[in-house]
Amino acid sequence: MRFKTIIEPFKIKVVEPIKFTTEKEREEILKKAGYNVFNIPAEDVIIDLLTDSGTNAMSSKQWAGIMDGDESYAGSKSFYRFESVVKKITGFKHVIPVHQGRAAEKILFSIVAGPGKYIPNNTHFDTTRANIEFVGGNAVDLPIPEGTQPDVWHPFKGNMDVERLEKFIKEKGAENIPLVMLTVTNNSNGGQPVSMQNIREVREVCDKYGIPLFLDACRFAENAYFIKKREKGYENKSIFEITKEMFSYADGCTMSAKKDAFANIGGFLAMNDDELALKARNVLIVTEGFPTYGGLAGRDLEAIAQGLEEVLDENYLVYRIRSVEYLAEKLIERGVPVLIPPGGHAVYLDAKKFASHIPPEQFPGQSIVVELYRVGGIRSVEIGSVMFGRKDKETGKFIPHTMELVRLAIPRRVYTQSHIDYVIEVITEVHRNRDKLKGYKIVWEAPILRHFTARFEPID
Ligand code: P71
Repeated sequence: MRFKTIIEPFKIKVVEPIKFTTEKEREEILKKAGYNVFNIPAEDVIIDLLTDSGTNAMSSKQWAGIMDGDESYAGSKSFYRFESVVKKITGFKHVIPVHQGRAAEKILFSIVAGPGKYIPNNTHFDTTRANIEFVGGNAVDLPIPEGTQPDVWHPFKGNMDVERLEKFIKEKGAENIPLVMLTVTNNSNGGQPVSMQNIREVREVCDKYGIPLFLDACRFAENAYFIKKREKGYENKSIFEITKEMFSYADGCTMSAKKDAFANIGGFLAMNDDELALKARNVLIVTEGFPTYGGLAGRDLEAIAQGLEEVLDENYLVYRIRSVEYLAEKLIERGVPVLIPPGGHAVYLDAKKFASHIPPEQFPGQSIVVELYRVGGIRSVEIGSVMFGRKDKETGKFIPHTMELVRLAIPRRVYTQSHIDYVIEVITEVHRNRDKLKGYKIVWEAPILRHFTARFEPID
């Protein structure tokens, strides 16, 4: 396009009203929710940036697919369409539908992981880590050093540290590493992309030791767009060509269709290995459903298939990545500490700098999350020591997470620029008054994935 203004590559046909609440009402809502925004009814949220997962606006063609879904128990027409689109994009031989990403993880890791097993990743997301640990395995993060420093710019901050990977394999023994994973984009460290070169190098190390490589592919198209923009040799390739090459280096993938497939539910597990696929289908049939629907309705399979085709549209990705960058850019201009560069699906505030007077054990990220809701009705999520901090098994001493972040995840095709301008205004005000932010303590927590249900109290 000749003009510099990047516009939404869609028109809005259906709208959903937003209820406005007052600051006083939100104060009460927070108290009732134990200062955990996961406990707040969505109706009481003005701008919901909790997650980009399952919160996408579907297209008219996806909704048409919902009507057109074939709800046959076995061999549904919608399954065959879904399977053929997934095969076209990933090239994997076996495609196993599941109800969402963590179901794919659960199936995969209940087969390959277990006590004494190690699964390296650039950085595991919380559900991936939890599913590995749930079966007694060890989830290992091997990001590049730049990947854990919020203020260091690197074009592919999601990369895995290939040298550390090889050292790790030598140390633990290839027989104890059933697979290596790469999360594209790397959600836990800022929605950062992984370069094609890194994927290729990780593949080479895997080949050297005979270990399969799996992609956690939730945001594969956003990752591909960054490759096109930032990696030499890819500027003239189509998104489809880039994603095809990305998948060509892997033996399989887990995928949450709630992200880049624009669906509200769904996912899949895909792989080339016949024996592994057989085992996976056996678990699937016990826990999810028959292999041609796997925990989904036929209509969901249609919506996912359609969404997967739409996300390869470069005009969409230009708009998507630019709108996330816009939010980061304006915050940086206003002096708000933001993880750089901004990710594909979210902007991450650097809570350590934002609330530097709150120590990690008092959860600076949580404090900001609470304040953004109180002041502006904005729901964000802490990705720091609430989500990943732990206690030493022997001493009980608090071990903080490497970074204290607040994620502002942008649902796909949902909010307009004025919604985002409002978000910028609210964050700027909270930042201006940052000295007043208080630390928090956890007063109740579940033994696993505690961030979803924990209850907090402010420390006076
Ligand atoms: C996200 C989510 C969903 C979520 C998780 C925890 C708190 C709030 C929201 C889910 C992912 C993901 C990656 C890289 C696997 C899953 C699980 N992300 N891998 O970012 O980001 O997929 O949700 O479909 O089970 O908000 P699932």
